[in-house]
Order: sequence, then C-alpha cells, then structure tokens
Amino acid sequence: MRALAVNDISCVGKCSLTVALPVLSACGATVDILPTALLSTHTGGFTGYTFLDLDDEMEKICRHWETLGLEYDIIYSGYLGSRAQIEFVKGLKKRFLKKGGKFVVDPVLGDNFTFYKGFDEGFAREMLGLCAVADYILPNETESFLLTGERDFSKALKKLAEICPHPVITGAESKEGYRLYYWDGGEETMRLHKVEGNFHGAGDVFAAAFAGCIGGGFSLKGALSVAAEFCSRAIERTAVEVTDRKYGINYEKELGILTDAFRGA
Ligand code: PXL
Repeated sequence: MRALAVNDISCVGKCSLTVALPVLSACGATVDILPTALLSTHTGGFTGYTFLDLDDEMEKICRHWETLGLEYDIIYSGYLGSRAQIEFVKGLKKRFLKKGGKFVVDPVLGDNFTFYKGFDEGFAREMLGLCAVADYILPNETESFLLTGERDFSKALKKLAEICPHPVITGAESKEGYRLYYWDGGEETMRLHKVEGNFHGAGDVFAAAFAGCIGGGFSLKGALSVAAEFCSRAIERTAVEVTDRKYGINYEKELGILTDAFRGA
C-alpha cells in the first residue's frame, strides 16, 4: 500500500506529519509526505511559534512527482494552513489517487468548540468543500458543529452524509458516554473508552491509524475498531506518563496493536 500524507510538520508537540509517518508505516504503508507548513511547534497551547507556509513548494513538489508517475492507494489530509491549500488538496485526488484508491480528510478546524488560531467560519466553509470530494471524513465533535451548525450528533452526521459517503464524528460525548458516530449506509455508533482530560494530537493519531486501516483494505467498522483501540491505549498510557499534554500522546509503545492487526494482511 502506498500512502500520501498531506499535513504540516510541527517540529515539537507530536501531531500531524510526525505522527502520520510512524503510524501509517506501522500499518504496512510506504508513506510519502506533502508538508503544508513548517512550524516550530503546533498552535494548540504554545505561544511564540514560528510558521512557514509551504504553498509555493507544494505545487513544485507535485509537478516533480507527476514526472515520476506516482499513484496512491490512500491520500490522507489533515491540517491545512490556508484556503488556497484547501483548493490545492482537492486537486490532488485527480492528480495522484489510484483508481479505486481512497481519500481520507480530517477537516482540522478546532477543538473545545473554538477554532484553532488562524481559522474562521469562511475557512470552515472551504473545508466543507474539501469534505465533499472525500470518501471518508473525520471531524471531531467541535468540527462537526463548525461544519454543520448542528450540536446534535445524529443531525450533524446526517448533514455530513449528504456531502460525503462516510462521515465519522470522533469523540462525541453524550449522556450514554463517549461514542463514534459514523455513516455506513445509515447511522451507526461505536462505544469508546473515555479517559478524562484533553489529549492534544489524539485526533491525528486516530486519523492516521484509520487511514492506514482503510488503505489496507479493512471495512469501515474494522478500521474504526482498530484505530479506536490503538488510540485509547495510547491515551490511557499518556494519562499516567505525561503531565504536560500539549506535547502529544505516547502512542509509540502501542504501535504493536497496528502491526498485529496487519500481520498476515
Ligand atoms: O493536531 C491538530 C493540529 C495539527 N497541526 C497544527 C495544529 C494542530 C492543532 O492545534 O496547531 C499546526
């Protein structure tokens, strides 16, 4: 399986490409990367970070790749730094996705019902346009609200299913606990193991594992189960091992869950 991960490089604070590479590799993928921006740290909880937009470089990189005839079984996109990048990433599907390949979009917009720095309603509308060309989208509960205006998960899921065949709302909290809401021809839910607290980067770890499982031919339910198991084990470990949560989650010693899931695959 050949995968393309389109995401930023946050040099410190495990998320985006620094997470996508090892996680997709553990799923058996050959991983190519298209960096969208270079930051000294991610933007969630650090101040004074540097930010270099890689817009111009992305087009040059892709032009070179076209001369190599590269094609991907899976294209997974995450944090995009500008509206122009959203347009650009839409075009990657046509340029590089293999016939029958899958396009997984994590519409990174915000958390805790607020936008990450630099994003606003206009950006969310553009992101909805990218979701419309994806096979799978992975909004968290904040992003599902920012994309649809609905706080009710069932209503939000239904709206998202009108534009994308397989939306997955990750980490939806309700009276009955913590669940994934996903659309597989109709509404489905999956119970999640909840650990109290906020774990930066967990969404990226989940998304990369999910993309790897989909690229590896797992069913939607199968991919969600493996990614959820991997991510909750990493979060449990982080709850014990890490005090400063902006540095990301300790997923490294749980990668065996992915390699085991792919043994023989
Ligand atoms: O984890 C999502 C993410 C990715 N990339 C950057 C971010 C964030 C969230 O804060 O700031 C640069």
